[in-house]
Amino acid sequence: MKILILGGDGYLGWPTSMFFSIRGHKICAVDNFVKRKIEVEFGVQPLSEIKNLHQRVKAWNAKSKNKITYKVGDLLNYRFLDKLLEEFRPEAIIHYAEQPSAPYSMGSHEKAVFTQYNNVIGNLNLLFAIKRNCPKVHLIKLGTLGEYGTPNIDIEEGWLNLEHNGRKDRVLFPKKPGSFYHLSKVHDSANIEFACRIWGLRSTDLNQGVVYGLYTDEIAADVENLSTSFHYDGIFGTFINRFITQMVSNNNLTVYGKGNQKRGFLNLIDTLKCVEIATKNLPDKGEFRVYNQFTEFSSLNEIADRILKVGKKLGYKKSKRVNVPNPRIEMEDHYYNPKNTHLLSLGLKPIKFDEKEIIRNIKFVEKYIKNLDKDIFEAKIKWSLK
Ligand code: USQ
Repeated sequence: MKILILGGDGYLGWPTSMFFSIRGHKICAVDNFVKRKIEVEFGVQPLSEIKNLHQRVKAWNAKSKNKITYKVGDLLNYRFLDKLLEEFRPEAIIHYAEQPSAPYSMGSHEKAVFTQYNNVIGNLNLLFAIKRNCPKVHLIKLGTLGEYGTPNIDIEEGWLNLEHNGRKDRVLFPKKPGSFYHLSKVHDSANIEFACRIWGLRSTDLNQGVVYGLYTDEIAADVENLSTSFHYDGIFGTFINRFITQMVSNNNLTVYGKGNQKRGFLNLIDTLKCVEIATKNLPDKGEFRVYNQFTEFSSLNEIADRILKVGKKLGYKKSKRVNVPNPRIEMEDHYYNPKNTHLLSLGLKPIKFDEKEIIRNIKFVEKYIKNLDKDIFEAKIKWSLK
């Protein structure tokens, strides 16, 4: 297939580009490097040095029979996007090209506006460019499990069958997200559903949980040249990657608030497998399909304890779990029951976050812990803006 990967320089976009390239697909990766710009603004960087996109594509193409092509450009530039689709004529578009940090989006008025403008308008431009150039393309959009928030009912996959005053309908699941970033994905979902319903586009929205890890087969074969960004800082670092890095550097694991918050999560390799499953299952014309993309869910305290238990066996005895004041405003005790039956029924065999997997991640972090900047662990952005 001809697959366009938007956000091809990112934590998920780069591994996705290699994953599909090695499987024989024709890949064009696109990025505007906005995440790298935010890294510079906040003085944060991934634990292991990562090469820039030009260098990574060069390193990949030197060894692979199937070459990746790439373009530098911004989804906010409609002309660029329109020309790109007109020339490349993709059969599938995997869209990751969004500002991905919830803390960043809560940092100021300017950052909230940038997040929503960048994400929502970029996505809207894409919908128009698809309609004009390739209305049959399969748009695979990275949404987030955080779109739903933590409702007091089971979380279905995107849609809800509703009965009200004796009448029935199928509606988009009501959403109550926890940041302006997560809200940007809610707005995207609404725009995509509308475009499917009105113009007959076809899309799969992957409402993904928190991703951990780094070792895909392609990266493991050449970590120095092909690695992706493993963040542990307060802006882009997600909690599992942060907890492991905190333990390996003999710091305490910073669980925010009571730690009874539950979150869905998955291995980076499973992200790629889920996206592959999506590409193999084309929605009907006009269909807006939603899969919840996570393999396990648990409380933050339980995950921190799971990591510490394995760490103890490897000699990490100094770190403990500390429940620090929560910089976010979120429910810390709540019901949580998200469904993920679609991807499982289509053949996903989840990687478990068990001892073996935790050790694999610890070993990676150990190798690069010399690069650690411990000052960037701190969560400087508070949801209250105080
Ligand atoms: N948390 C801690 N300690 C930390 C960092 C985070 O307890 O040191 C807590 C947060 O308060 C929150 C949970 O861990 O309850 C998840 O936070 P996170 O920073 O790991 O993830 P989040 O901000 O939700 O966002 C991340 C990605 C985002 C993606 C989302 C999936 O940055 O791009 O959409 O995970 S989900 O969370 O399912 O919406």
